[in-house]
Amino acid sequence: MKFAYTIAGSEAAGVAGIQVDLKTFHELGVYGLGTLTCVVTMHPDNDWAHSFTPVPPELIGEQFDAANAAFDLDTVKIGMLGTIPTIETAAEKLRSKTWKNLVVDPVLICKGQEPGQAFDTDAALKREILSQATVTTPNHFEALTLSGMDEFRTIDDLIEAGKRIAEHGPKAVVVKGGIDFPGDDAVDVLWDGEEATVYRAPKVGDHRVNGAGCTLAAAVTAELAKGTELKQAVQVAKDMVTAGIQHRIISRPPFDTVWQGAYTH
Ligand code: PXL
Repeated sequence: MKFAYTIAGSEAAGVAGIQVDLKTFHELGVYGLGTLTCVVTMHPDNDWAHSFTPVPPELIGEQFDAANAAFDLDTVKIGMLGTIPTIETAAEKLRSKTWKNLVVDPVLICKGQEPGQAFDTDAALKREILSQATVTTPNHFEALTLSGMDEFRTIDDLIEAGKRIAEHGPKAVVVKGGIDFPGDDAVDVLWDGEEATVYRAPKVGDHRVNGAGCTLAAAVTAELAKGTELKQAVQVAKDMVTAGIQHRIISRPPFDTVWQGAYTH
């Protein structure tokens, strides 16, 4: 059995976070387990406003210790951390052992968090977590923020962002163009430190779909856990997200949600 481990937040409707990670791991045939960092819930009576509650750092540490005592884990995905104490706890725990694959989805800010805290939290994430990554998967907004670039118009811009983000420490970067990148295709670029690989699939509709980012990073994690090499792991992840968006699930919160089962069923 291959194991994929996630350190991530809970999202109340199951459209993001640890729920998506575990569904994705399961669909790709690995044993999934997770450590909870925070709870994001939504308020349907208040236009689906989000609220964010962190899990106490000691409890995050205890979950980590239990998971790693139960199994020999070498592949981990990092999702939403959200506060500086959480980032510091996760960073220390991650440094306590050697990882073959450390996939970081750099969730910079979530609806429900105070924007005022974002700058310090982002800086801590870069310094403590991104620096340890073997792969990171920023979306369009996160890639602009992390690269310091103003806009992405061309594939070369996405490649340049990958190179700049790699300077923070990750060995490889998957820059996701997403719906805001010009053209008819959803374009992602993998920069692996030596060369760029471009992944394309026709855009499906022109609305955002919840869970795409978490699914992509979780699928890369599951494939790496199985021993798939990185370029192919990203291709599987891209195919899983494309199928999941084509067969998305209609939901009442503002956006529909990826169906993780579409790729395998
Ligand atoms: O998609 C980013 C994300 C990750 N993790 C949790 C979230 C969100 C966005 O809402 O709630 C728990």
